[in-house]
Amino acid sequence: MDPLKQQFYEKSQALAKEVKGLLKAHGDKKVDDVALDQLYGGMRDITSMIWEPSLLDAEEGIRFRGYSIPELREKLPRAPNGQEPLPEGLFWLMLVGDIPTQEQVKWLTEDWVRRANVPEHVFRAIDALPVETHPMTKFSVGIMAMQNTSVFAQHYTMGMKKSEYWDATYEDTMNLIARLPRLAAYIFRRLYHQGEQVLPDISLDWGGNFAHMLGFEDEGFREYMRLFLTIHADHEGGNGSAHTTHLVGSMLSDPYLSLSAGMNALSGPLHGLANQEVLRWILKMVDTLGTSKPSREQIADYVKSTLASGQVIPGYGHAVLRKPDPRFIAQRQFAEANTPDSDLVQIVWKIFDVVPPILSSLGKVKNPWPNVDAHSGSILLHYGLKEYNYYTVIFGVSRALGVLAAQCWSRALGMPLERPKSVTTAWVKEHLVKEYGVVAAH
Ligand code: AMX
Repeated sequence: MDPLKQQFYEKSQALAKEVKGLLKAHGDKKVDDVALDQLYGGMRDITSMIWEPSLLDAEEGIRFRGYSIPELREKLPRAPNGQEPLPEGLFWLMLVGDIPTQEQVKWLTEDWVRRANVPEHVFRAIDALPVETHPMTKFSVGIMAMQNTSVFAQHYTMGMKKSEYWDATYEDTMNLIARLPRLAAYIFRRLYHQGEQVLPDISLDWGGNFAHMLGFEDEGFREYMRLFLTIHADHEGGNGSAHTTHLVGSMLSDPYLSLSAGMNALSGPLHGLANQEVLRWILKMVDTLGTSKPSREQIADYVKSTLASGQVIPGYGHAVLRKPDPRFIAQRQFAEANTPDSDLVQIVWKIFDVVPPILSSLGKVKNPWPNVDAHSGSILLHYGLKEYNYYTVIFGVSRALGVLAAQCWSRALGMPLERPKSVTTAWVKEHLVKEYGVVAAH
């Protein structure tokens, strides 16, 4: 058994035993109450699922196995001469709960190199789509096209025992993550570089090689890619991409089917597509105002006109967070150190000064602060990645780390299929009369 798999096996067996005991002793204890407005309000804040890799605090932001983003930037292994964490290290941490050593991360990088071959038919499946098809659609199709290689699906057909689900899921997870940068880079080069592909450089780490295959050799860009792929990897279990992957996986759909579904959720503008929408919105503002150095007053007027036309300000607000997103702050720190003179970066900082008070003044926005998507486009553009329709694919490559680590845990803990209860409005009205003696308002 490989060293990561061995550790995962031991830790997950131990936790599965502990959970069994917890449920036996306390299975009937209440963990939450549900109010009617949560039923109509997107199930916000209802504690209803288990997600091992990370936990979100509304004020403090995300912690991965207890570590905050600043702590990860300090403690996770880095590339030689690098300053930013290697995403391989975060995957190790999410899967087994310990910060890996440099040696362990090196082994993981090399293992993913060994598993990275994308079958030829996957490229042909992408080629069959109209070239202008959105990159996220191609990414999802590419993941689906690899499903015929699923170890989980093959072993299930051969009569795999329940106690072996975790093992097949682990193998699919490792193969899928290893292949994603090549698939994603193929999509980029086909769309924006007339299909001229850059072959992998197996001496590089997972994120560095992804940057290389996209066609970027700048060490600054590689470092940003490592940071990007680390901080976008997971945001507990209830967000659209994580929850979708979890739900589909709970039907024992294999990791390829589940991740592809999760990527379709990430493609929504209220979720990962905000990554592209932020830059599209900023570039439109620059174009409309006729300057790449707008004043705060000009930006404020533009923000108000966007709101007046009934649109949201992309990159601002969050369903759970109530403070500036630490993932935004990490990117701001990266930009301060590496790209402070970029006009676009300067605009992002001015937007940060201007937008929160305007959103707060609306009186309905629960979180007026920037989220993860508010900063990335300006840094990617600085390094020359200007094709913003592609940005969400990079988010997707990163998100696979968290949602697939979680799927390994779900199979190891023997989680059943997810099937919450739904009710009709007629049921709600009857319930109000029966339980509270009140008649529904008209
Ligand atoms: N601009 C304008 N209005 C906003 C807003 C924003 N950035 N964020 C929230 N609002 C509005 C909502 O549209 C809603 O208006 P309504 O009552 O008229 O429908 C009201 O404020 C209350 O919403 P909320 O409870 O604060 O937010 P939510 O939990 O319903 O939605 C989110 C959260 C992220 C979808 C929302 O803030 C938004 O649309 N933001 C812009 C898109 C974005 O950046 N998405 C990326 C999120 C991070 C990610 O997943 N990658």
